[in-house]
Amino acid sequence: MPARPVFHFNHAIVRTPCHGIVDGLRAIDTGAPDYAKVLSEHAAYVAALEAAGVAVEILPSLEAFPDSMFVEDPALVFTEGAIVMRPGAASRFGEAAEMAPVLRKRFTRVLDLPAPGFADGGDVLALQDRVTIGLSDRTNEAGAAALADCLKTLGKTPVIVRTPPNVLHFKSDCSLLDENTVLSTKRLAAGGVFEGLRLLFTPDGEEGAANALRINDRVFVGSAFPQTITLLKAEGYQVVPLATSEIAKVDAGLSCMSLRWWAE
Ligand code: CIR
Repeated sequence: MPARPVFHFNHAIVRTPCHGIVDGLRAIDTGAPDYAKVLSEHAAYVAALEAAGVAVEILPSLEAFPDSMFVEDPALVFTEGAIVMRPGAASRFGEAAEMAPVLRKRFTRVLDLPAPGFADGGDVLALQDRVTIGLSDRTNEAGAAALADCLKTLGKTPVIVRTPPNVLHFKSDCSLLDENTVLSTKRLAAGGVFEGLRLLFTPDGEEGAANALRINDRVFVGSAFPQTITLLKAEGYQVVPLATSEIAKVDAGLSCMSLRWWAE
């Protein structure tokens, strides 16, 4: 039987943004996000997941952790099991302990990333035949090596690569479009990190569009990126534009806001 496409999902977990998101981490301060607008971007994202056939569990907001709506970072989930990560930003480390009991309710197999390294889910791109881990300011060598071991335990094939400087997460700059195709910025792909895959590049000035999200038969793309939307439509993808301008102020994109997996 052919393997299920890695972008087929019927379950997702998200977390309601907390008021503290206005103080969320950011590399460059371009102004605080507006809380009401963040809520509305989040609500539209949840609706788009549901419209794509995904059952979404919405966790309550966590005021102790400003960036906790970005649930992709403290955990990794697969059909075969989940991994509780060790987020690399000090203010986000405690998010993993908050996510662990949620995962234990949903998955029979939950692994804890062993200390002392750090790794964020945003640095992990699941491909059809392998799982790429990008070293970054949030995912160090020890964390990546420990994560590779956890992935092998779940039957996955890990590959460790480098994320360019000044790119927050590996997946800030790329996303899977189909079994063989990745959308990437030129700066990320220049590192030769996508061996054997077809590449589509984000147009210059639209690097932020690289954090798109393939969900079942459609691709979520930031609505502020018209050239990328045109490119993906011309390539035959069913594009769902979603507003991300507020969460972009805290360096976030579309993959960050959910954990997604397929369960029979
Ligand atoms: C952070 O710096 O951790 C948050 N402000 C943004 C996290 C985005 N997550 C992701 O790219 N996976």
